[in-house]
Amino acid sequence: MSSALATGIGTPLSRNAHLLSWIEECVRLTKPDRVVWCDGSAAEKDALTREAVRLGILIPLNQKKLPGCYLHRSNPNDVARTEQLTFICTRTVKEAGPTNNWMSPEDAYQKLGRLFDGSMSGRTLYVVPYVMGPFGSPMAKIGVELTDSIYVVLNMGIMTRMGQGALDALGGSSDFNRGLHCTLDVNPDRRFICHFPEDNTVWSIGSGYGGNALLGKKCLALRIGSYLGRREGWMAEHMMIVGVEDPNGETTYVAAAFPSACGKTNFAMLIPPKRFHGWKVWTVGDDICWMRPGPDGRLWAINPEAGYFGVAPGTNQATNPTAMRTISKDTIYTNVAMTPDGDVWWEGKDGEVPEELVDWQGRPWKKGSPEKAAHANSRFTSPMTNNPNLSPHVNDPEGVPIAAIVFGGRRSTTVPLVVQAFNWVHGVYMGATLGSETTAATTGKVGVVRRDPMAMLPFCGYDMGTYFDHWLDMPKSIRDLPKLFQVNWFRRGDDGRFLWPGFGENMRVLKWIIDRAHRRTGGWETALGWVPHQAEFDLSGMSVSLEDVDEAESIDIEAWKVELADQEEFFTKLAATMPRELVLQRELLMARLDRG
Ligand code: GTP
Ligand code: SPV
Ligand code: MN
Repeated sequence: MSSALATGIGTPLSRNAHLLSWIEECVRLTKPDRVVWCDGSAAEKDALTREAVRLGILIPLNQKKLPGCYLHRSNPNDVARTEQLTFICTRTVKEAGPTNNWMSPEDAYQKLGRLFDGSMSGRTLYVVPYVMGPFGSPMAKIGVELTDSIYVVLNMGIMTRMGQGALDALGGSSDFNRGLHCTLDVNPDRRFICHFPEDNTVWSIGSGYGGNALLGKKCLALRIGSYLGRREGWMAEHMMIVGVEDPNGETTYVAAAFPSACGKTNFAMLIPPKRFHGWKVWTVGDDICWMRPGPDGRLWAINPEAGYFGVAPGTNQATNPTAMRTISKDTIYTNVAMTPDGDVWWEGKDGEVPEELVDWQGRPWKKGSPEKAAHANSRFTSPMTNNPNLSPHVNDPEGVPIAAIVFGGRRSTTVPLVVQAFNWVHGVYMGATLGSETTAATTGKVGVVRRDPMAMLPFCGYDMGTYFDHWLDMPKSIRDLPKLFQVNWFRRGDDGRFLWPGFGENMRVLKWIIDRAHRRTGGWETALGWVPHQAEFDLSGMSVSLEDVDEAESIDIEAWKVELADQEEFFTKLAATMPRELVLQRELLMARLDRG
């Protein structure tokens, strides 16, 4: 860490002229008292943590139980991404498309420029250089985030490869994402997250939360990333990545796109049930996946992140023991509850509900209180190196070859447990029509079904129909196409219970997916696609009733007709650029359903 008082841009850790002149410009605009360059060292992390504790930004947790762990409480109005305040600022509204909020770059720079003007006076501006992706990977991208938030610096230190290494990797190049972030007064009226894909720039103001403020994550790795991917022939996706090793030692890589708070982290950390003795699931990534065609004709993927910003509620020894291990040290907890002895707690954690807690807003809380003690979108930030099942290939510069891609949503009705697409175009249609009930990961009403194509609705940095085109174009550069699937862990019975046990038991579905990807097992052809033969779908040793599983897998023709009407509405909204293949796929499915 190096700093200087009121002397321009501090003591630079780089001589990159592009970087220095951009920082000068931002310093002139935001007028911080001090500029501090982050080198990513352990000493720097310690110093910043101490400073954060002194300022009340972090609360030390019980260091015996949770070494290196701290609690952060957000402003209660700033606890999730705010999609309505997120903008794609392309030259034309058409490039942003009908699913994004748009502002012209001129208007956005002007409007936010007024808010940034003097916004850091009396404060410190931290220069946070980082790499998204393994060092030396041809797929990696460099970003620099300028922020006045120590919480952001510490989170970026966990979530990315942050510090001097990024500056060294950048050298004298001008090819880096320019991120400017200021917490301001955390007023939603003065909160904007603006993306300038043509300038590889992000301006974020008025929020300190997760995807709004950690600019490497959703802003660079997905919104700007998807834009660059389209231009450069690769894909930036909201997907987890796992390596599934069978008892013979063969590992198959699977990527899965589920919308926010719909199970990616859990699926990425899956522990196979006893029945799957000798199987092992390795985590490559839990949220973001960058993929590009390799010289061997396969699709190769990296996880651009270095940590997990995971949902706390529902995480326990039974659902996700891997996460419980991962978050037991060196973790920042955001908006969870605290026990009297400085431990953390959330709804769905192991053990008895404590008699008394301090809730996520710092208020006393008693067992039986109608309010949740932890916020529904409370999170942990942990380094991936804490994960006992971290893939040994997570730092491979070329990434891992993807054999199957899975789309999944949170649907209490209609969508069966697992279906394989007939072919690539049909699979792209499945992804493009993905629906999911909204969650607490974004502000707004929870539990409403909305179309969330490829789980990218809030993250696609350009026109959605053109994004579908990009998917449909991929076979031109991939000979060995991944097989495409749809899953739903969240179907419910009449009494509201989940029909499928989920979590570790999802291994059974994963195994079928892998067998299908390797063409090792059969299936039934249905109107929706291929589904498992009962005989080839291993349910042994599972406590759930077979009737429930049957119901979870069932196809209700009438419900699907309603589903297709909803899809049509969505397609109409996207009509201007909707690829014809997808329109025809919907009609084909309708015709199959009509035949019964
Ligand atoms: P983001 O980080 O927001 O992108 O979320 P995510 O997709 O990583 O979701 P995550 O794995 O954190 O799961 C979100 C919520 O869904 C948690 O409360 C989980 O307990 C719950 N969940 C995950 N997997 C399953 C499952 O297989 N079945 C059921 N019923 N719930 C699940
Ligand atoms: C999501 O909402 O999909 C997340 C959390 O992974 S955030 O970083 O806030 O985007
Ligand atoms: Mn996510």
